Amino acid sequence: MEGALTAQDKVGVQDFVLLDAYTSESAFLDNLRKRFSENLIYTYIGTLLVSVNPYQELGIYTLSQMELYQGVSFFELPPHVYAIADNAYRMMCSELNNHFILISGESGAGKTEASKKILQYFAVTCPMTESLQRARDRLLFSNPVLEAFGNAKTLRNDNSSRFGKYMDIQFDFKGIPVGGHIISYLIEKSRVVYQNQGERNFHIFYQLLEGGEEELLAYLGLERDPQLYKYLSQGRCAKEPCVNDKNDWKTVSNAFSVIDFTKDDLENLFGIIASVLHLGNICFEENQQGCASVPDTHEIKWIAKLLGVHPWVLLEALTHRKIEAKTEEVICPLTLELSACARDAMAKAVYGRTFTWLVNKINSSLVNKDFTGKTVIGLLDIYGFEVFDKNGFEQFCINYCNEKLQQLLIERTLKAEQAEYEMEGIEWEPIQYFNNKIICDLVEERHKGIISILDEECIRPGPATDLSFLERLEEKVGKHAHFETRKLAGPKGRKKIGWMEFRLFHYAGEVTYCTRGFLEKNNDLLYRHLKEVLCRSKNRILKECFLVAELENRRRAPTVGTQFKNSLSSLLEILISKEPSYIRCIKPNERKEPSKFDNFLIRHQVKYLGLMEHLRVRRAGFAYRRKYEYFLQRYKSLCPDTWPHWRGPPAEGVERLIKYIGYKPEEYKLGRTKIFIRFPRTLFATEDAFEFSKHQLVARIQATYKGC
Ligand code: AD9
Ligand code: MG
Repeated sequence: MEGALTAQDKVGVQDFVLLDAYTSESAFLDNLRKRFSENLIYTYIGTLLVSVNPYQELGIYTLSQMELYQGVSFFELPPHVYAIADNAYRMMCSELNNHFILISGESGAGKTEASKKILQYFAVTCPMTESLQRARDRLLFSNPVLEAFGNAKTLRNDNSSRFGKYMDIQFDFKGIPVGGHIISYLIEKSRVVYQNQGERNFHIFYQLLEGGEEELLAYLGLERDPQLYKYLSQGRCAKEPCVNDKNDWKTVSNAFSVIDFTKDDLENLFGIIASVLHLGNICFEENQQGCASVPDTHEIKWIAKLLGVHPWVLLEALTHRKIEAKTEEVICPLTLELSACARDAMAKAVYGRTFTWLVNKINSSLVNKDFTGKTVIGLLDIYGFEVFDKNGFEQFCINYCNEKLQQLLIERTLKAEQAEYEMEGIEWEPIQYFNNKIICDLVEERHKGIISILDEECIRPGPATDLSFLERLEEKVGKHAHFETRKLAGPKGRKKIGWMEFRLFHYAGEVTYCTRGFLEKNNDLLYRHLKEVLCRSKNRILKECFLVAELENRRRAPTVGTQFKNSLSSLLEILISKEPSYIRCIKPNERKEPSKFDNFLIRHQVKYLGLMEHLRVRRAGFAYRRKYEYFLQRYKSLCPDTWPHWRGPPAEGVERLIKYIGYKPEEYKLGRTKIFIRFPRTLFATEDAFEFSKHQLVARIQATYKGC
């Protein structure tokens, strides 16, 4: 009927590859918008899943939905995060290899929710034995604990992950989830002592105060009202209606018992959490000599009790500094400002290391030594690209991390794909894309990159400051095409740059960073005096976090920037060895509202998530490729010429096989060592035929035996 809307006009296509105007960004956005307005939040680009945060419950994560997606070919059902999970799982089971699912997108786009849905999907749909149920529960319940300690309300997301997380789910040879392992990345420690207007500290503090039992709070010396604590109230939203701290406390307490935390563990852990709150309330006063003193030692006494340290030793360590002269130690009083810094540094160090301890402890509960030869599916839920009005050291690290992940995508899809076609002699129209390696190098290159320059400034004797760091940058990388400062801003400098700022031209857009605090955050120094106090603490957890051996080791620990760089490079090593699946999350609007599709905001995300490039490669390329031997081995039963044995060259066998099962010429190409299949549906149809023939074979064998 002419003029009538087709289904496609109304709800769009479920795979961008099928769009007629596939090179046009507007057509892409139009399709996304149509689907979003019909509450269809998922769309594929081949096997990559694009997800738009609906900001409402859509009823698409029910048990029956999970059952629907279980074991069904990828393209038979509408796009869903369950299809991605199921596909990775089935590939892992059939090919016995390792996989990972990389979930990316900006803050509030839905990464953490997607990773939770995947974990739940495995927990519900994977085969299970009674003895392994506890392992599964531990995997599930590790989440609320980590979120309580690692997530916080920010302006962008009421439950924002303030750390990066990579989680391996381990499966045995029957596909049963048997254990797991978590690696965390760079927790945002500065939040412990300072929050911007409208933001909060980590959830656990508020949960403890709102939900903790009377006796527990009395034992910790805490009051219920979070507004009484300086570390909790700077953002002026300690009481937040959109977060239910009391309920969340119950969830977290229950989760602690599932993941095997003992009463003693919890006493020590909450002793530390309470100490951080007490620390924040310590006020310093200037004495007649212009040095810091503490007029009211109430908080000091509580910290001393909870951490098992001597109150006067702690007091001295907070207001003095030990300087090592040639043969002796000299104790110098600190100014008011330096004492406050020492206090905050202690709070950050204690919280940061306790978080690492928590991850290790969870890992020891997830480990399953009885299973060897496991395969894994890794889930990576990591902070997305961030641009705020003011961007500091944290944003610099987060955006660097995103550059590295973009590199992985380029290496694994765009570059590797094209290189492979060339090697296999497949005809192919090269796709233009921006390779961001140049920016990664600018940040991380040894001796020359920004991190190295920052490190050098941190150890340079003499008065190094955030400003001198900026000057060094100007000197050493000033001419780089992706870098500028106010002094160097050439014609490309559009927005104003402040005098302490530098700008990087990231693959995802330009970001202006303020160097204020870079040196201090990169150094992350804790005065030796305070470290000594913590190393002698009787609190069992702190004892594990601050080892006495550290005091004897005079070597400088690597800086935060260098540690982060190293941990990212090991992450990439972990990922590069596994088969990838990608989920790209999109945030539809800044107001956390359902059904609001902000075209401008989404266009920006489509751009920096590299979706158009991905689509072009997918359209032009081949969804699947298999070595001839493997393809033949798997599907030989489908053709009488190749079954049960094919004695000739595998390539010829494959040619016979696909002719027999009726592949059309446009569906495939034959390379030097592999068959390339253009559309996923072709492979899925073959897989279905294979499953069917397997059942027939089993039925035939059973019938034969019945007759015996
Ligand atoms: V951040 O980088 O950690 O700040 P995420 O992790 O990308 O961010 P998150 O998953 O926490 O965002 O999602 C933000 C909020 O959006 C959630 O708290 C939900 O309220 C909402 N959300 C996200 N995904 C879904 C969904 N699939 N269905 C319903 C959702 N609501
Ligand atoms: Mg998150």
